[in-house]
Amino acid sequence: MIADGLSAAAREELPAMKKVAVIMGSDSDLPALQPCFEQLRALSIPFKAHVFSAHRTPDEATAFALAAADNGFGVLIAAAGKAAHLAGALAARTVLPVIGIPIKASTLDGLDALLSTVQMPAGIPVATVAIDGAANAAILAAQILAVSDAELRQKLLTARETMRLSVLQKDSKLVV
Ligand code: AIR
Repeated sequence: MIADGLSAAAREELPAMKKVAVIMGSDSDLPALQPCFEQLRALSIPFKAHVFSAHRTPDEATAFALAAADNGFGVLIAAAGKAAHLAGALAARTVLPVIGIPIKASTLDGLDALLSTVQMPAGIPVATVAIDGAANAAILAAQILAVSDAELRQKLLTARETMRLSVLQKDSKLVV
């Protein structure tokens, strides 16, 4: 018996796990996204990464968002710096959940990207994580997919327990 109580045969009937799309406004955002890729790989979540810009390639960004649900994606992660409209522009073209990562890419230390990403008008939500919050974007995407995936939910619970134990270990070693 496996964690969600399904037999092996019943599990084979289940649809494949939805993919996560990681869209970045420029390849210069790639280093900041490494923690996102690491988390997705650690949780064995299938993902695809692209460079599309809300300003430089608006047609391609739009086309991707319009087709994303039909192409097997369950969540979109959008990372951009400066006047970061990417997450909002994608969210305008899909009802899949969109997670925005404001990237620190300018003299304003990412505050520009944070406000551009988080301050969406009512009707088109973007779930915005911290400036350069790439790891949390992946974990939030996993939590969204885990609503209908018991195995993924178990992995997230295990990761939480590992984190708890690691903090308690630090506490036990604390010397001041
Ligand atoms: N960007 C690209 N198109 C629109 C925006 N806002 C962002 C990228 C990157 C920053 O502009 O996401 O963070 C600088 O891009 P580049 O290519 O000049 O390094």
